[in-house]
Amino acid sequence: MQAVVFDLDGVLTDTADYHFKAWKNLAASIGIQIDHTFNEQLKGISRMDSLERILEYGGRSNDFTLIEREQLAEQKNEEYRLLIASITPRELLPGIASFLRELKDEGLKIGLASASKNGSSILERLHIADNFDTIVDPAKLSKGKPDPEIFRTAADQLNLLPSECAGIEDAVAGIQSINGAGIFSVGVGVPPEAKADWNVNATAELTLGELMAHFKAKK
Ligand code: G16
Ligand code: MG
Repeated sequence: MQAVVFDLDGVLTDTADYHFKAWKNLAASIGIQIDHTFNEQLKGISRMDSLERILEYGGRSNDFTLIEREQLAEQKNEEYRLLIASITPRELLPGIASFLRELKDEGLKIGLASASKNGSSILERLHIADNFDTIVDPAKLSKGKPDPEIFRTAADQLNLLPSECAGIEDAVAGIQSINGAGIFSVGVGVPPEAKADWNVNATAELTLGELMAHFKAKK
């Protein structure tokens, strides 16, 4: 194993609540009420696809032109950016700082495969941007998770084969993307049906020793 590719939301930090707040207010402004249960569906899903799901849920799929939908997505993003402006390294999920250090110490490469167009600025605010050898630009992808494109692109950008990488995700769509790319998958709190190669309950359980052992056992 030569590299670990990380998802962002739910693996490095938990921005799901900020996304939820911003989507909830946006949805309410057009008469749609969403709750936490519905919000689970939006994890790992791109901004425009999230909006489509909300409009469909509220029965308003045909009520907005493309330009209006882009404005709604932008309105959500403006509120989201205000909410994430105050993120600090304290919001790194448990064990992530030491896990990244272990990977660096052992000379492994580190990549980011997040659907978020705000990924780079969040890494900066968490003070971990310097650890990343590559970041996939989600704006350049033709398909979002669960399509394998994002994780396959991360391996390509690192000049590695998928079989030389591991990927870590907290969403079912994300595990499907990793598995489809032919990368060793690690699920953080995902249901067994997602078929991750190794499951942990929380990020605090991530250590290089354990990851290596599971990676080698699969070969
Ligand atoms: C994250 C979140 C999603 C969000 C997406 C796009 O995915 O889980 O809820 O819709 O990014 O974010 P943005 O609107 O900032 O571009 P991931 O892949 O990091 O879990
Ligand atoms: Mg995620």
